[in-house]
Amino acid sequence: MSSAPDTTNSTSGAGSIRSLYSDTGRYLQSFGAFLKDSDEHEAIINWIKTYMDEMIVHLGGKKDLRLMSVGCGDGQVDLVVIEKLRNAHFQNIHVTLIDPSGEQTDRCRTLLQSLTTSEEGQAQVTLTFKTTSFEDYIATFEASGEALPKYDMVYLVQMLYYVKNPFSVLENSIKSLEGTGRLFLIHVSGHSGYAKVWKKFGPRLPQDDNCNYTTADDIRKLCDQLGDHVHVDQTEIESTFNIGSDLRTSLTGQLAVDFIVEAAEFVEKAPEPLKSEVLDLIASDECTKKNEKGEMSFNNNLSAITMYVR
Ligand code: HSM
Repeated sequence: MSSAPDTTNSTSGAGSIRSLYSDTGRYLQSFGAFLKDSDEHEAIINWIKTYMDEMIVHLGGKKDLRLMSVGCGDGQVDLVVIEKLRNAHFQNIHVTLIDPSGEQTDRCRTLLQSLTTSEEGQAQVTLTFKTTSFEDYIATFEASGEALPKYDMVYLVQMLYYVKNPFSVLENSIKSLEGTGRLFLIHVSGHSGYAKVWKKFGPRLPQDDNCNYTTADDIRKLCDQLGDHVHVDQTEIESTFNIGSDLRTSLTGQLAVDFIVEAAEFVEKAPEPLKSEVLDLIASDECTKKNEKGEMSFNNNLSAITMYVR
């Protein structure tokens, strides 16, 4: 999954709330808790495995595949995509992996290294890493007048929150597709708890952290503006995030709130009445289900959007 953006010392217009990404230690703590307490990773992997089965049939006539992973992060998603495809009938799979963070591309390289040695019956996998933003990657082609390379599959998983212009990223991703190519992206659902919180409070949350607080419904509208030649489908992926029973005083609750609003130490630092309003909404039926012990399960639903050029 995609990494959070590199930001330095962001402070919010909303009083003293700072972006979660301005505090690396807190971000890692909060993201670690999210990975442990949510089933997001599993939900994404399950959806991708099913979609790859479809892709293996769809791309059946091809021997060689070219893939582009936009915002590869530490490569967890790429591992699943490549493992599935390399055990199908393809002979060569070339993957271009793009991410602005050098730390993440290093982790990704290490994780995927073993895939480049193939056994009998497996495709030969080659990897090219680009430590840059997708926007800058495209800009270098535009500046040189060189045509964009074409790919059989382009994917963007949990990354469109952190780009300045999601429409242009989508447009250039679609332009990078080979004739029969397919694109998929995964983003938080417009029916998720995040959607409720971000739509109501987004303008009062840190604005300078490069997170655009978009949901899949916003992204879908942008996809629909790409033109009639682009076919778009959308599927809901169910997922939950266990956020404990006490958002104010337990560490589990506080870290969950930070992850949801993308702010560091929100419970401690946010001014009233913003804090109470946000916590009330997170704990409400609009965003969470409670069990008989009062433990809250936050709606972490995702959307998978798939596209191709007709
Ligand atoms: N942090 C980006 C939004 C997100 N929520 C991802 C759940 N997963």
